[in-house]
Amino acid sequence: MNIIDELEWRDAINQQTDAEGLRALTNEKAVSLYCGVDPTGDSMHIGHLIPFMVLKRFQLAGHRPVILIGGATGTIGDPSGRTSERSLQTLEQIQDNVEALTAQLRKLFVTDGDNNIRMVNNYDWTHKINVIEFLRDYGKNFSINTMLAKDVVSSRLDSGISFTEFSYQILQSLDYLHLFQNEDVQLQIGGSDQWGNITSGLDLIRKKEGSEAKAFGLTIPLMLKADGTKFGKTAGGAIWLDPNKTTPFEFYQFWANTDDRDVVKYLKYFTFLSMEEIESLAEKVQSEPHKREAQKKLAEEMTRFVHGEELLEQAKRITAALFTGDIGSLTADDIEQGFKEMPTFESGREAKNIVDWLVDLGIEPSKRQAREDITNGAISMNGERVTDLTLEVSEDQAIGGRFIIIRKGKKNYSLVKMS
Ligand code: 629
Repeated sequence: MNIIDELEWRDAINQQTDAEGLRALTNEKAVSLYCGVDPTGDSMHIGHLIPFMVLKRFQLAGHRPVILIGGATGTIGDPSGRTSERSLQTLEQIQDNVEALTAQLRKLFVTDGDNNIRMVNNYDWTHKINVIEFLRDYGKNFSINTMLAKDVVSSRLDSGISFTEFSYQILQSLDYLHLFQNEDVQLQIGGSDQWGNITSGLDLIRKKEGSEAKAFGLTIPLMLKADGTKFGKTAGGAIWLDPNKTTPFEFYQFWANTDDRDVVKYLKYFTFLSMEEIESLAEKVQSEPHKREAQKKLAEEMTRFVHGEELLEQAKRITAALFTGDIGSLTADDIEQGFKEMPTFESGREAKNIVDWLVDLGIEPSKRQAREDITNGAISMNGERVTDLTLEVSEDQAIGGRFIIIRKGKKNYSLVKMS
């Protein structure tokens, strides 16, 4: 199947500059294509995955991805999709971010030595352009009238936009021209917010290289969830790819909690599962939605892709333990991930009677209540029911010498850290 047909089936195309031309080109040769990201933060989030999954699909179909890290554009910041001026970050901060994003992208694209990717940084060519060259060789090809008409700029004319952000589209256009001339790149992809920047690059290429220059643009829809809220954001904020910001367990849970109305869309959009596999999962969403097989598969595929097999297994182990209450099988590291969002208490390491201990920590409101709950079998410690009112709690019970998990009733977990 042609890659463009596949993307259409996956509902992964928002706009194209020349659909027939691109279909023909991708049938005829291995096409070099690029997608850029600005190092404005120290990690990507799943919103960034949207075009990079598509880039990966091109890679798997035999095309040649170029990943651009915006060491230059990142110092300015893209005004696309924003309603107000950005504050500038320090150059040191941007440089740290370049390194972090480079490592993240390398991990996603370099698999098993199958390394047909190129990584470039637009700082390398942009910093050499001096202001006279910028205005004479490039500026003359941009019409202020056209630039003002782009959404990004027109939507800011009331609230205001600096010359710096106004000029952003020129920098991104220079990148496309540079990559067209030096890396044989013939296609730029990005989220739908990138349409203006991509077409402005194509205009520049045509002006410099002639109107017949074979270069294309394609954008991917930035979708909303069925409930109308923004994809990829939860109450706790963005879902990051950096495991120190969003643990693999939380990452897994995010996908596992996908609404039935969204799950097939996400399977198509984000995973590399075949049409047949996705269709069979879609059927299961209809016939046995309570099993949430499609959600589990989605969570597995995504967690494996971003974090690898080992961390996927850990996420599944934690999920299963929380479901069954069999906490005893977890390691201290599992607990740190799985219980991050649960009520946390600090305990000393010296031995103390269980009833006093629960009340002193604040897990139980009174000794009477604590005794009653223990007698009724409502309290478990590290997955085992506590029945002995005289039990002494100390660091000996702590998993990895660090954590004790108390469960009260069915689902009320508390994490006790030994200090
Ligand atoms: C120089 C910089 C280029 C080409 C692209 C760029 C970055 C681009 C941008 N992209 C967003 C970002 O970096 O700002 N101007 O955060 C982001 N992108 C992924 C998707 C996006 C987009 O990295 O394209 O649409 C989010 O899904 O907002 O020569």
